[in-house]
Amino acid sequence: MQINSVAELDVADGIATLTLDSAPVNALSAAVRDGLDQGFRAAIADETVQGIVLICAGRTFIAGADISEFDKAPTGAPLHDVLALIEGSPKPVVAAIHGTALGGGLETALVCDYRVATPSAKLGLPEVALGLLPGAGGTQRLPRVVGAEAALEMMAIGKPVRAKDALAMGLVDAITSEDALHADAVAFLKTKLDAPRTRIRDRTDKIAGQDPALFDAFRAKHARAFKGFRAPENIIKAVEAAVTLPFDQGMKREAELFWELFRSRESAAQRYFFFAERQTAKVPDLAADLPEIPVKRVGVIGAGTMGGGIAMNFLNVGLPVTIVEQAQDALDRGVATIRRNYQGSVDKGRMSAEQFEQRMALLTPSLDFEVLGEVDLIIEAVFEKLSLKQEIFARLDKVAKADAILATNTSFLDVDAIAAATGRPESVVGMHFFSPANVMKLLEVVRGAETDPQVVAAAMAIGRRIGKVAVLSRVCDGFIANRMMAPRMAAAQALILEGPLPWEVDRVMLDYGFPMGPFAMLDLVGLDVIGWDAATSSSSSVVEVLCEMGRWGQKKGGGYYDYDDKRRAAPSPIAEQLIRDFAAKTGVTQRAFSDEEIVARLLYPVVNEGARILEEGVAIRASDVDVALVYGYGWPVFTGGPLFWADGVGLAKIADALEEMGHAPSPLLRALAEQGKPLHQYRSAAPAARVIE
Ligand code: T1G
Repeated sequence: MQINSVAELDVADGIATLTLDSAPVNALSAAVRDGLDQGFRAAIADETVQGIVLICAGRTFIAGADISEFDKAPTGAPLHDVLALIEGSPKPVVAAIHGTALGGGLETALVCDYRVATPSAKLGLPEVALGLLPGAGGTQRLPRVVGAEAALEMMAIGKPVRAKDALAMGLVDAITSEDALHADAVAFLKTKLDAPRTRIRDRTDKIAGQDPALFDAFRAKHARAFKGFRAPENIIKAVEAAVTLPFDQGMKREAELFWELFRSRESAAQRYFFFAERQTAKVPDLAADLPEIPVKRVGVIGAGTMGGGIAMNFLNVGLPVTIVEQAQDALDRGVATIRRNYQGSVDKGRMSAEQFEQRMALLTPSLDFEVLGEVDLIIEAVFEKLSLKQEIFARLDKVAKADAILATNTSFLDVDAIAAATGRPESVVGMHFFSPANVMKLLEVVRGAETDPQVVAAAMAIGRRIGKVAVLSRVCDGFIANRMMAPRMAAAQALILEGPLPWEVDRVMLDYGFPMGPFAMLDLVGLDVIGWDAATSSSSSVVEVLCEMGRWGQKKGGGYYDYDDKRRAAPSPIAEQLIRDFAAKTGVTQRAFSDEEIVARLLYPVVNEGARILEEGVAIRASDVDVALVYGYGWPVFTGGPLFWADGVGLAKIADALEEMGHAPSPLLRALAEQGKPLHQYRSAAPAARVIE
């Protein structure tokens, strides 16, 4: 019988089956919680029912609380009450799991007597990714099932476990067949109808005598990864409560720790980011029913660092790649680098030898440009020189299939100027990968003035297919992420002439949450590759003099820092003296800067550039910009990204500070500040066709 719009209860042969059906992921919305509440009450009241199966229709078991309801007034049956009802059932209950039982979904399964899962199912408590902790008993029940150490890993790291691992941990009681979950769950339950029942909350075997040293050891092991995040520490505290307090007191402690997180700016930021990341796929003027351009074979032009990394993305998902170079030695080097990368994964146990061979078998190195006539998507990844790219695209125009997608990996050149070298600009699109291309999640898809919407949609789709977060950009200098971060580098290089030294600036950026400071990053990338030209260098800046001195960074043993033979960095007295000398020439009085001032100096101009990108319609929406900076530059996700963070700082404060720094605040920033509207919710008007100063 239909319980409500998302829950149905059927009884057969003494077994009640409560089926939830609430697309897209059976999240614990008010309707779902009401369905559970009413469904279980009906099943418990039905005297013919001896046992209850909880199962979901659609793609997955319950994937957690409904995050979209978090900031709304609560309605429907409270989750804790629903879980208490299930846990108090006088009849045994089995959770039949497929897809992903996550967060509140797994917590619901943990109040059932048993859990059975399909082989492909995954189970996890990933609330930490939302800046939260499992707030429906997960921190108290999971340790009682799998022990404190495994529970800490699952909750503080947030990675789901596969069904077979869950079976080994005792988190599930049986693995069913992939396509007979319900029948197998019923059969399993029938074997348990007379079995003695022990609620997880009453178990102590897995937590008794837990060595308290575990917790500080876990903190120490993950100190670097948890830096700046609040949720992991609260999760550790909740598990400590689970192994030291009676269950009900532990639940009270969990609630305290949960609500502390829920009210935090960090969790608001990470909940915002969860949806922001998914919004990037939604391009307003791309019809949802655009026929997809099939991509079955990929060509990559250039076997250098970027070309090789790009090729690996496609090999990793089983797509054949033809990689083309001009010279045999370059081609051999490129293939050897890919092989070495994969071998490294095999050595670290992240890839099997078979997978290694499968990937390499899909790679076809070639010196023959003509072979690109057989592929569906061609990505050019050669040196950043416009004339060279135009020459390549002119050749592609003659060689590529009529419906091939012609993509350039350029990081800042004018995609329209490249497209103009062909007779088919509608087939040309930017696909800007970030180095290392096989690791970084951001892919900027750059839409040229004439790029066909189908080509844009195909580039976005193939980006998702290779595991990237694809963000759409219009043509402008630096697109979104590089354009946004250029002002931070400029501000940093200006600031070291006023007092703070590179290592102090880098420390403040590390404390803010970046994985690396701007000067350490410059030394890593190489001072010489960020636009230094020996022919025209005129000792006009610190970075130019460093380059002229051959201090190109890590690869030369020194740049802003000095490096030992293990590339360990130390502040460089040479760089410091050079900076002092330059500062003296500028006549600027050196002074100490607070960390807050350094953050403002470096990051407010970034926010301003983001507002300009929105004014110009280069990005579709502010949240896309935040996603690009988090995934392109490691902007700490617990801030939500630069524009979400700016709203927390205050737009008027930022605009005023920019003026004091001598920057012109973007009109959009000023307008939103005056209207009291948040920047991170801004959506561009009709995106501009192209923006080139
Ligand atoms: N709430 C609301 N909407 C959700 C959702 C959720 N928990 N999970 C997914 N969606 C939407 C998503 O926005 C998208 O919508 C669509 O579903 C498909 O998602 C009490 C407090 C389940 C592995 O953190 O990890 O439980 O864009 O594109 O790649 O202790 O979604 O189509 O309109 O990601 O196949 C804990 C979050 C919540 C799981 C599927 N649970 N979700 O991945 O599809 S907090 C989570 C995921 C909690 C308790 C606490 C993934 C997925 P649209 P998708 P996918």
